[in-house]
Amino acid sequence: MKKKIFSGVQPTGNLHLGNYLGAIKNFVALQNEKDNDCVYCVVDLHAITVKQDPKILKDNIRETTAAFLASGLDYKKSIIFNQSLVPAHSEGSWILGCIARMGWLNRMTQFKEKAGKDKEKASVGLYIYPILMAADILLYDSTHVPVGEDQKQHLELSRDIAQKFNLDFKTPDFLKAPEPLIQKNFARIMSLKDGTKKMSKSDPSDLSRINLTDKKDEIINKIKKAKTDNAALPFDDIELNKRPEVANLLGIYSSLNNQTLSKSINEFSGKNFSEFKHKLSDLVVQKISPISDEINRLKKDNDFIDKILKDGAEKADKITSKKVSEMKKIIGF
Ligand code: AQP
Repeated sequence: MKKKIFSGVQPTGNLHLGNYLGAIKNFVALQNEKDNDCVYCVVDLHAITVKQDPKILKDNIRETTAAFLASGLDYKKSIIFNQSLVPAHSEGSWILGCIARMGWLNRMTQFKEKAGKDKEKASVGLYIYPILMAADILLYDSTHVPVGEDQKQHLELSRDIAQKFNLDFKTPDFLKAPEPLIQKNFARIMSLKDGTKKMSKSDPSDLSRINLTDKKDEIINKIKKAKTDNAALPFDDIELNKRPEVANLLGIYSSLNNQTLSKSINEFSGKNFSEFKHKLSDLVVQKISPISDEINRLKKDNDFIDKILKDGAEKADKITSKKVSEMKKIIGF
């Protein structure tokens, strides 16, 4: 069956190894599978659910696009654009917001995590973020959505919204319930400073993540300073599971090397960290430096990036404006 893929990344700066291994690397693999139609979006409307500096936001939209291209996304094969250029995303989101129920949104754990203790001060946009995400996905009749584990709940909400719309208006199959595509292995890369917290753009410590724009010496330094313990590397996964930081570093090594975790455990069992970290640094530099160099090269050519986004938005607009028009007809406008 032909797969229709949709996914997005927020232009909130500091794109990191977690975004690459948990999402973008997979976007590239899906793009290169025969017969897939892929849409990859820089979700700038999602980014403004928390405060953004306008100048920095603009730079981040271009940098995220540059990271897509530098990682192997091809604008001739995939539709690449930024969400705010395509009005149907906002319009569809309003309509779907009238379908979704408050009780459904109240269960979203990401809102609780991101809003923190003072949820009265969180933006309404942050609360209704999953509805915009549902519009993003449903407007393209997406069949599969590659996301990190943390987004699974939002995807289930998209399915519920699609089903309720179809049921309310007696239009079975008008909105297609999408399937999540969650990587089986290494779906969540953790902070280099705390193996129980995910690697995140907004972590105040730059040492907690490897940014896709880090230079070679920064990568080496961050891996050198990554938290570990005093014991030698473990002999099996039972022992590994008790040591989250070690599990994370071995996971990064395995994922970048496209090999199983057990192969990496065998390769390093009983060895000391300086030897392992040395090999890990070499591998990260080998895989990430070409991406980082290409991002930095593309960042100098704003016209090129803007043209890709504009062309991609035109293609996206054709698909989504048609779907929104059909939606409007169905609901009686
Ligand atoms: N640590 C991670 N490991 C694996 N996958 C990850 N993703 C994010 N962090 C990790 C996946 O990357 C995609 C794009 O994420 P996003 O930028 O849209 O939003 P996010 O998940 O909120 O990313 P961050 O880094 O955690 O940002 P902040 O700090 O702003 O919250 C998604 O598919 C995500 O699962």
